[in-house]
Amino acid sequence: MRLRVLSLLVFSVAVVAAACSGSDPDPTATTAPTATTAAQSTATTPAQDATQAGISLVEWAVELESTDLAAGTHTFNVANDGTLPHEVVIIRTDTPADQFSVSGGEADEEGAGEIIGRVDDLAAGQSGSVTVDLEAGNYAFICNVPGHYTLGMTTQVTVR
Ligand SMILES: [Cu+2]
Repeated sequence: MRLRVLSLLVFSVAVVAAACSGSDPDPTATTAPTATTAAQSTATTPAQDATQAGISLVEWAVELESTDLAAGTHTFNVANDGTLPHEVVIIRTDTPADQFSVSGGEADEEGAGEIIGRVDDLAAGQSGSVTVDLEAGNYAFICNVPGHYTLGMTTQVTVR
């Protein structure tokens, strides 16, 4: 009697183990990348007649192909080429890009000027895009993940 219960128990454990390993690859491996691809393809659809430019986010810099831009519509394709999460915030401001007031490790985006556009929460290796109309003036392109601005993730851009 005792032996019978034990063998039944061993059998049911084996069935559960088989069921688990059998269903393992499907939900985790296949659904997650599909969702990421869908989100990226909608985000990176280029606007018509926009000037395309790349921005590379690394520790600790916001790197643009050019910091001297012509007024007009620009699509910035932003790549997080670093190893930490980053973002980019585009601010029209007459305050020099490295002289924003900072509290709690974050630059005062709104206090510095007008936020024109942003790409938030890019994990390492991820990319996104933003299309903005830039008028002539001075701009700062910053990463405002706490601590990153003061470590140097800010770039002065002139639009003519
Ligand atoms: Cu950053």
